[in-house]
Order: sequence, then structure tokens, then C-alpha cells
Amino acid sequence: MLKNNFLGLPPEDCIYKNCYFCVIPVPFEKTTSYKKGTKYGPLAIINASTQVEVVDEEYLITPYQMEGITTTTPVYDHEAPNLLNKLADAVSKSVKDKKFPIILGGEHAISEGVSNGLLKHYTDLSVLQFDAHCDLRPEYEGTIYNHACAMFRIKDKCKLAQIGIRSIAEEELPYINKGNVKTFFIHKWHSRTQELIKEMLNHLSNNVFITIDLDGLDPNVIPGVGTPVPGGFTFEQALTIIKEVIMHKNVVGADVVELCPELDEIISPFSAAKLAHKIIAYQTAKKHKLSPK
Ligand SMILES: [Mn+2]
Repeated sequence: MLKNNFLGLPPEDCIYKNCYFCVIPVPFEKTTSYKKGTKYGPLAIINASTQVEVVDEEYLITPYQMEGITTTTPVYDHEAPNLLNKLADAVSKSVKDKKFPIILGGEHAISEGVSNGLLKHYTDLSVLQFDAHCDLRPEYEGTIYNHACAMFRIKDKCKLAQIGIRSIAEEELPYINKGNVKTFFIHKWHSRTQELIKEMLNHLSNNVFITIDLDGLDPNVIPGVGTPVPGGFTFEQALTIIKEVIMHKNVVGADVVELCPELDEIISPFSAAKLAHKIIAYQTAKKHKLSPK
């Protein structure tokens, strides 16, 4: 266990076997194309999480006391294929142990490992992707494991709803709104969050993995990302969408990736930590059939 766990909880409250939520740090960065530093993301989120209040303000609950939050040792390998296998095993183990895995990246390429781990347990898995970018390139800069390819192989294994999208490359065009992929460009949906949620829920199967590339949010909200693009979701929009998908589907895991703390040491890591804790709070509220206060 890390000395500094998620939320900075006393070690006796974070014993693996007693906890439902399992935070898995993955400080992997190999292919970042613009600003580097996502390998420092997990530690920055965990450090910032010690400043997040343990009470959820919407439900007036203390999730760690109700369900427990443990933080595992980081999953790491220098090579992408090995890293993806190790991460798939770690995620699969947490599901086998009846836990809810929350992975902290690291660059977006790690999400394939998360989905592979979940696919061992859920055949009808679908993916909700928050992102400015489609991440549908077959390969980029000489590797199929580039963060710009994060969703290319995932889409062949499960349904994919991409939201917040406002950056697309020519080679991604053939895959937009084809097969398993439903791409929600943000310019069409920015002022229609409820309709977006309805359409998105229609596309997703019951078991959902939420992958949050932090650049899906607006750079005014989270400036510390490797490849920022203006025009993203507000924090409130992101929370509304996450809450609705958790309440209407069986969300089975989540990741929060692409934080680049060197570009913003305070607001972005804190916002990422708060987002992760909101996922925990919504899951806890759903499990206990609670309504917002
Ligand atoms: Mn992105």
C-alpha cells in the first residue's frame, strides 16, 4: 500500500479485503505527443485528494466509511504490451474480489488494459469516453500503442460512446459513427446535456466502463493536460453526465487519465481527484439507494 493513499485515509480504513473501491495508480507515459508529464498524474491526483473533503456534498454521505477505499501499489511496466497485460490482470483481480476499480493514469493508452480486464468478466461491456479527441487512429508515430490510438482496438470489442469530441484527424473519419462507435461532437450537444445523456444511454449496453480523458473537460476547468483543446465540458456538465450514467447503467469501472501536473500543480490535480471521488460517491449512493439531499 502507498504511504499516501487516495484521500489520505488512515491505513486501518484502507485494508484491501474490507474495501469496495480499489484505486489503481498507473504512472505510464510513453507516447505523449505534445506536453509531457502524464506519468506524474497518479501521484499528483493522490496528493491532491488529501485536500478533497471526505463528505459528498450532494448526498451528505461519507463514502469511505460506507464502502471503503483502498489504494493499490502502482501498476507499471516500461513496455506498453506488458503494461496492458499487467493492468488487465490487476483490474480483473479487483473485479474477481468484488471491487470497483478506479484507475488513475498515466496516458490514455492504458485504457485498453482496463477494458481487457473488465472484458474477462462482462461480455456486454460498453465504453463511455470523455475526450476532446476521438483516439481512433489505427497507429500514430510508429506505434499502435500511442495514446492517440487508445480507442481503436477497444471499439472492435465493445460499443463505444465518445462525448466532448472536438478534434478529429483525417485518418479517423472512416470510423466515426460506424459499427460500435457513436461519436457525439460537442458543437452539436453543448447546450443540450439532457438530450446528449438520453442518446448516449441508448447507445451504451448495461455494463459500462467510463474512461475520462481530462481534456474532455474545458481547459478553463482543467488546464493541466497534455493536449488541451478549447470548448470542452464544464465541471458541472461532466458530473451530471457521470451521475446519470451511474444511476441508469451498471458502471463496472472507471479511469481518469492524461493529467499533466507540471502545467498546473493545483487546480487540475484537485479537480481530477474531486472527479474520482464523485464517481465513488455516486456509486455509493446508488448501491445504498439514496437520493440527493
Ligand atoms: Mn484526449
